[in-house]
Amino acid sequence: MNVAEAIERWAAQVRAGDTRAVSRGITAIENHDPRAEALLQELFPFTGRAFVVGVTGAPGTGKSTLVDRLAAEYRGQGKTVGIIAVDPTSPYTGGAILGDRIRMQRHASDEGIFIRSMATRGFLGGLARATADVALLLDAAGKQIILIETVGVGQDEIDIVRLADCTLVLLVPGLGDDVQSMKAGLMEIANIFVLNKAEREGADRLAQQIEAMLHLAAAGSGEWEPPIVRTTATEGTGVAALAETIERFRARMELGGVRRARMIEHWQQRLALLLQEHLLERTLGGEEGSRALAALAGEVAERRKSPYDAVRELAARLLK
Ligand SMILES: Nc1nc2c(ncn2[C@@H]2O[C@H](COP(=O)(O)OP(=O)(O)OP(=O)(O)O)[C@@H](O)[C@H]2O)c(=O)[nH]1
Ligand SMILES: [Mg+2]
Repeated sequence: MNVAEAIERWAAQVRAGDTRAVSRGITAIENHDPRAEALLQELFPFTGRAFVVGVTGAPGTGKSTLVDRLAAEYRGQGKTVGIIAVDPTSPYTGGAILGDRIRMQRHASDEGIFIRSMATRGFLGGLARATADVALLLDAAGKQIILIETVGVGQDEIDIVRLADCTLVLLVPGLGDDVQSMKAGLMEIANIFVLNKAEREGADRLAQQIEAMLHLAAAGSGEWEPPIVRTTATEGTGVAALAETIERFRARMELGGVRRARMIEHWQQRLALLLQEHLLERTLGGEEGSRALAALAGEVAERRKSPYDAVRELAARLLK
């Protein structure tokens, strides 16, 4: 079997929902294995059916617990689910991944659900791209709903949820001046606010704060005013209502070409990310690239060369 045939066969296995083939695909994406691109190239025509929900919020707000409950809700509706937990804090081991392992074991007997944790490996801005590629893979594997959990702390994470069809931002009462201290970028990308741990004191006050902020920000947008849904994820309270709200958002996006416009915007961002990575790889990739970068950085640090000339030299590597 030659390489092309092997990729074709792999793609067929992914499309059939073969868990091991999907896992191997994700590993290839994470490792920047060139076969990942060949695989996705083969699978791309069979994607575009899944609905991707990004779930973000500060550490400990209950994202994993909520994702778990939402997944169960969708399974109850007969929908297949893929879960990607992006863990930006612990590179290889760490609490979140451990927790996700336990979760995986709980769903191990259910073929309709696929769960994978992705650790950030520190590659140049490629995390959002890798996550988006994994979502494509799960889409091709027939998962109807894809839930992506990520801590909303840095630009990388914001880029990740930006690629989702619908973004949930979790807030919890009792973190002080919650709304003010939240990253502005996160508030802007919310399609739905989830007020989790809603049984706690201060939930009403937090809801008022969010509403006040929305009134200031959303003046004139009109298309969809992000609703606030209260949940107690540990009990499953409010999760069905949240799924309904997500569905309402999806239906609204289907109307009047909004979804198409969003898709084009999505691919604009995504193509820019891909191009960025492609150019970085072509200019700085491999040992040779690292050496060139280090040598030029040395020259610039010693003022023997300007950074502008250095960049021009690096860019010239594209022509080679
Ligand atoms: N009281 C209460 N506790 C909750 C609720 N939802 C989650 N928790 C608890 O909050 C803690 C954190 O929950 P996780 O689901 O791990 O939160 P997370 O946002 O995924 O955390 P990281 O991935 O570490 O950022 C756990 O102890 C949960 O049991 C809730 O609605 N009410
Ligand atoms: Mg978590």
